[in-house]
Order: sequence, then structure tokens, then C-alpha cells
Amino acid sequence: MTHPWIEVEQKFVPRPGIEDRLKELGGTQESRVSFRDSYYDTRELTLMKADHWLRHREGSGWELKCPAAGGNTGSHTEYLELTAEAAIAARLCERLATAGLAAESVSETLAPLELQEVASFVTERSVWKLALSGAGDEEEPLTVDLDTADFGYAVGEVEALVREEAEVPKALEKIHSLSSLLGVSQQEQTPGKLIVYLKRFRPQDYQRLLEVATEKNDEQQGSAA
Ligand code: V4E
Repeated sequence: MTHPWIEVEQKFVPRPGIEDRLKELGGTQESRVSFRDSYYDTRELTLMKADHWLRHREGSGWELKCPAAGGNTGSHTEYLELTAEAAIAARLCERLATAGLAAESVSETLAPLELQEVASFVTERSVWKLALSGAGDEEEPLTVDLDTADFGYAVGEVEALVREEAEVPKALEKIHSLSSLLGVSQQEQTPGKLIVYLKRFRPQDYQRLLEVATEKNDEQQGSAA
């Protein structure tokens, strides 16, 4: 089985003139795309509370983001991205403690796992690629996505995809360098589209997720003290 990608990213609020700045830094616009994301979870949000994010992306299929070994602290995030349906189905059954449900496709798991649509919105995305000067030719360029969701929220992200946990520190260094060239502070913690969607349209669910995140944070700080 192919090893899943690890997505390392920093989100930011796109300021006016961001595309000119990307051009100035040698970036090129690779594409403009539009897609609908539909997120699924149980009624109790069992997946999201465990930091697992299941979505169907129009044109790409099923995707599950789950925490990578490095954990998520501060302004950047690090998630494993599963796209193979059998692997997603297996992880869902494991998370939702449904041993014995042998499913090869995600759609087969929706009804028995009682997964329902929690959010659905369309994103207009402008995709930029940019190699930092000094990086060797063999280095993968960074991706900068500039997103606008159909409920009126704009967010940018500087992103690198790596295969191994050992590659994460270098990816982070590159992300921080580019972010600072774009005027984004390392402390900037910008919420993603789904979080803003939940806050606006499903405030009770948002509140539950916030409480769980706060509890986890307190536990981590307690064990670090
Ligand atoms: C991982 C995650 C969520 C799922 C959506 O991920 P995101 O990267 O925001 O979506 P998008 O459209 O940019 O995907 P891409 O095309 O880059 O793959 S929703 C929330 N999280 C993590 C998270 C969290 N647990 N808490 C807070 C406050 N923010 C984010």
C-alpha cells in the first residue's frame, strides 16, 4: 500500500495584493478550481472530536485527515491524508469501534456507522506554486492555496506534502520562511473553512468541538507541567 501523504500547512488571512506578492516572489498560478466539499460524521461528532475529518470532495472522492505523529500545536498543522477507500473504511471502523464490518468502499460504511452530512460548501481555489530561492532544483515547490468559500469566507494556506515524519521539520522551516515573506506571522492562527462554517451554521456543534479541544489542551499542559 502507498504510504499516505503528510500534509504540513499554515493558514493565513489573505491580504489585498497577495497575488502580486506571490508573483514578485517568483510564484506561478497553476490553476483555478472550484469544488464542493461535504463533511460527514456521527450525530455526536465522534470523528471530529477525535480530530478525524471525513469528506467527499467533488472531483477527487473520499478523503480522511487524521493527526500525524507530530501532533498539532501552534500555528501550523500536520495531518495524514488517507485517500485509498479501503484504508479510510478500515480507519473509520477502528475509530467507531465497529469490528467485523468488512467494507471496501466508504459509501458502504455510511449507513452502518450512522454517518451523516454535517457541512457542505463550495470553494473557489487559486493554486500557486513557489520554490524559495536557494532551494535546490530537486526540491518540491511549496503550494499556496487562496480559497474563498461560498458562505463568504476567505483563507489562504502555505502547504507542503511529505512522505515521512522525518521530512516535517524541513518542510516547516520552508513554510515559515515563505509565510514571513508573505507577511504572515508565525503566531497567526487562522481558522479553516469548515471551522468557520460550523461556527456560523452549527453553533452548538462548534461549541462542543471547542470544549473538547480546550479539555485536550488543558490535559496536554497538565502532563507537560
Ligand atoms: C484538519 C481540520 C479540518 C478539515 C479541513 O481541513 P482544511 O485543511 O481546513 O481544509 P482544506 O479545504 O484547506 O483542505 P486541503 O485542500 O488543504 O486538503 S477542520 C479542522 N481541522 C483541524 C483543526 C482543528 N482541529 N481545530 C482548529 C481550531 N482548526 C483546525
